[in-house]
Amino acid sequence: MKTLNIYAALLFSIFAINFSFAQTTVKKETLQVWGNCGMCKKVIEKAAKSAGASFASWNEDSKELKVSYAVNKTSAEKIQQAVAKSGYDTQDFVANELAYNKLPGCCHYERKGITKVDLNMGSKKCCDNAKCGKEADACKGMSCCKDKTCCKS
Ligand SMILES: [Cu+2]
Repeated sequence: MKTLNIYAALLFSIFAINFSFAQTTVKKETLQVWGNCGMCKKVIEKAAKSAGASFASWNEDSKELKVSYAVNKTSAEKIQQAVAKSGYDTQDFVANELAYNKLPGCCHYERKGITKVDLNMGSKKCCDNAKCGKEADACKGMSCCKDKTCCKS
């Protein structure tokens, strides 16, 4: 009986180790990405995968990009940067203007909440940063904060 207990404990610990390992390495996330059609879907998913996502699926109705990625390989930030670079606005990054302009007409989606000062290539939307304007240097290096066009005083 005692050996059985030891085996059970051993088996359990192996499962626990595997489980925690899997939990820390692969992350699933849903990111907001603006776009229009099936062509956008291809470009967005390709960009996400090029940035290291093992799974990427964008839904044109919900504008949601579901991704899975290994945390030691990439991050939600890197994936969004790649998507923004290909011409699509994401929840945290603004699309590259040149890439956006090069998109086919059908793909020229309506851009959400983008002001002229945000249109620096791939810049983070600092105005959405909760710390923006409240803490000194919180938005250092973010051009729209530098010229105080978006910060609440
Ligand atoms: Cu499109």
